[in-house]
Amino acid sequence: MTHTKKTTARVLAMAAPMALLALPLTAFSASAATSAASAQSSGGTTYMATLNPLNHASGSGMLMLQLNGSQAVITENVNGLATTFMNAPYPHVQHIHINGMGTCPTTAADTNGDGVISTTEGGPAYGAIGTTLSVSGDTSPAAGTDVKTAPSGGTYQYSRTITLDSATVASIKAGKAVIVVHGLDPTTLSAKAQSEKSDLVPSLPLAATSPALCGPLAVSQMAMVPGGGVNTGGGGTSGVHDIGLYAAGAGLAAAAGGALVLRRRITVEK
Ligand SMILES: [Cu+2]
Repeated sequence: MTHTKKTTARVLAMAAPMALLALPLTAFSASAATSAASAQSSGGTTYMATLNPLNHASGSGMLMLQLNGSQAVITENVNGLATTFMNAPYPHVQHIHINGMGTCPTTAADTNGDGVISTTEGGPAYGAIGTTLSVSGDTSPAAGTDVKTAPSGGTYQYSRTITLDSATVASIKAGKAVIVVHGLDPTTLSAKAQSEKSDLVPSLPLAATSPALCGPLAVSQMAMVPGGGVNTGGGGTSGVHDIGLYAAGAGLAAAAGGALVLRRRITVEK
C-alpha cells in the first residue's frame, strides 16, 4: 500500500507539469466549465478555495472540493512553499478548519507580536480543525499534526476522496470552512519567532506548524471564468490578480489530469 502511494505520487508529480504544458488555456476553460457543470448536475456542489500566503510564506495554491452528501472529492495544487525540513521533504499538514468566522486572519491576529500568526492565534478567524487533509489513513482532527501522513515538499498535487464528518459538511454549507496549509521556512521569521516552540506540538519549532497558506472554501464560480476571467481593463493590480487566478486554475486542471493518470495507475497495479 505504502509502495503504491509513493509510486502514484511520483506519477502525479511527473504528469501534472506535462499536462500543464500541453494544455491550452482555452481547453482549460472548456474542461473546467464542463467538470463544474457535471458536478452540479450529478447532485453535488463544487467548492473552491484560492490559497494565499500568510506569515511570510511565498507560495500559492488552489483547492477544489466536490461535495456529494458526505463524500468529498478533493483536488489541490500547491506551489512555492518551504521545500525541506531537517534535510527531508517538508511535511505540510493541512486541514479544513471549521466554525470560526470563515475567514483568514490578518496580521492583527498576531497577539504576542512575534511577527507570526500561530495556528492558535488564527483560530478565531478560521476556527478549529474539522478534517485533516492527509495523504492516507485518518482524516479526523486527531491526525491534525501527523507529519507522516502530510503532503510534503514545496510543490505538490493532492488528490483524495474522503468521507467528511457532519460538522465539517455543515460548516462547508454554512460558508464557515477554511483551508489552511501549515509549515513555514524558519529563515523567513524574526530571530524571536525562530526560537519559539510550536503552539501545537512543543517538540517542533513554531515555524513547523504555523499557517503558510489560507483560503475560505466557497461555492465555485468557475463557470463564469471563460466569459470574464481575464480583466484587460482598469489599472492597478486588478488585471494581474485575475491572470494569476487564471494560471492557478490551469494548474488545478493539470492536477485533475494527474488524477486521471493516478486512477489508471491504481487499476494497473491491482
Ligand atoms: Cu490547519
